[in-house]
Amino acid sequence: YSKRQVDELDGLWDFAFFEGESLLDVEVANICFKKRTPVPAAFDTLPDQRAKRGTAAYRRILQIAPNSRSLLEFGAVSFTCRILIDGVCLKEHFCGYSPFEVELPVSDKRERELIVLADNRFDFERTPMHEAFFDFYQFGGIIRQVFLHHLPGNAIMDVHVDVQDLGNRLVKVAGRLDGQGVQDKEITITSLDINAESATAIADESGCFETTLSLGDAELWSPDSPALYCLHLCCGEDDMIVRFGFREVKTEGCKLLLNGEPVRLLGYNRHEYFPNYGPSTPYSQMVADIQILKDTGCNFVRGSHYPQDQHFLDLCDELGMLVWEEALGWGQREKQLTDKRFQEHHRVSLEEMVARSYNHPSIIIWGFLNEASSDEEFARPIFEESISYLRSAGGNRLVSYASMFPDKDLYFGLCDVVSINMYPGWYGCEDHPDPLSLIVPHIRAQIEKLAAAGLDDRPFLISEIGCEGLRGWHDEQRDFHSEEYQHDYLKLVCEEAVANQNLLGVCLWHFSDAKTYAGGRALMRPRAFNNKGTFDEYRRPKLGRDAVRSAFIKSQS
Ligand code: ADA
Repeated sequence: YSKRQVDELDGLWDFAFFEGESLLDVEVANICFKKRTPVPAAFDTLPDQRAKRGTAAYRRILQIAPNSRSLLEFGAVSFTCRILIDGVCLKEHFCGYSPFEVELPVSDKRERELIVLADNRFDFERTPMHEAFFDFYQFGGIIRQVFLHHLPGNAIMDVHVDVQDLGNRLVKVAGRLDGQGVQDKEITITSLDINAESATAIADESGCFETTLSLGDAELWSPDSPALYCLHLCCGEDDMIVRFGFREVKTEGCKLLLNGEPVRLLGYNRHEYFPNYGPSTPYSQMVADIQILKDTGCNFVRGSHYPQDQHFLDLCDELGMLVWEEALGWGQREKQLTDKRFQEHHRVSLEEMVARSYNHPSIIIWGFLNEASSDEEFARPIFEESISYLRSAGGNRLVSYASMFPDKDLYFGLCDVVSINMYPGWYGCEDHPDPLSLIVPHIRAQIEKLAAAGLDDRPFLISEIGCEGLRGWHDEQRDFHSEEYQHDYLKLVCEEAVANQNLLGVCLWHFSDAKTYAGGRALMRPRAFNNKGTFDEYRRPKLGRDAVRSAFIKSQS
């Protein structure tokens, strides 16, 4: 923005914590804000509230010009929250990882009191999206950045840039002018990087506008050459800069084509997690993660299992990493999938994900509801609706979900990419004399089964595969949980994934060890971490890194 003022609200906010209490029970007028706490941060990673569950109250005084419009943009507030301005609740939000916005009512006061109540208790009745056991620790609070937009009377919103004709570098720019008397207002759109003619769009009676722009000399975006372009949209007092890339993704039989060229996907699932900071990973660590991924020969990352921080997605755009972005989910079953509130919260979270992440060229796949009951008829409405929504509203992207029911899955046929999570040589084969021998035959059998089911007309991605390796645990017998076993496991998987052209690729489970719970659903987790990272939580490599790297890098040459 060059006209619109946008304040980053990072820093210390007034704070109070009500252990064990629901946000419904906290009387806002009586809160005594005795402490201060950093934003963004998960409050339950900080020493004063470590591992506690309850309601955190945050307060900040906002300076807003009297009688003018303003809007708050939240990156993520976990789990459920209420946003209050001057004591009035403006919004309740129920998905702790998805971005949302709140417009403030206009007032003649200069100082406005913002209070955010964030409740990180597990409470199915109120927050059915967050279950007590997901295989990743769920932290609470204002975990991502908050911005305050000072808006003029007519504000530019919801801008989407779509490549309309790749060859001629033609883009469609659509958006909405919000406010009174928007009809017939002109929006000018200028390229900031390419010497091209500006375009003008005219808002209709509901403020919607759309136009096309040709950027003849633009380069294509790809992981090897991540060319990005910025458009400057201007209307009266408001403006907005939107960044995008020229790229096209589609499938042709079992291949994925990026800008017309076949691409294999080689990479990792990544949780947004770093010790001490939980889900609020520092920016420099995000850069480090992408450097490590690239150094390991990866071109692909799946943001498991929720929408990623916009900073991470920006970096994937800038540094060239293909992304699977997915809406929150972990193993939901009938209770959740047929629950009306769950369905509604899930629908909203899909919309929020698409709205905020639309212009990232790095995102090539939308996913949702990891390992939900895709083998059951009761899940049909939510799977059909999610897929059709992502198809129609998600721009030029493929749609998929990671299934754990490959033999009984009912909805593969609706997807652009069939994605399967599998753990051959790990779960259920502890007593097998040679568990490593199970891996490659399992992958090949899976390919044959998909072909027999007529699903070899689309790409097949291994969306998860892996085993635990405790960093520093060495065993001459190369047994389970040792770095040696994990090394041998990853070597077999990656060499097969690279060599087997019937696979679109592999997304290893997972990049770096991440905090979870010790038990739950019979998954024993030493250290209360998911230790299947090729890197530990500090990103120190385990032995398996070299096996992955040599297979992935070989595939590039
Ligand atoms: C599943 C799940 C992951 C993780 C993994 C494991 O595939 O999607 O989040 O829990 O299993 O480590 O068992």
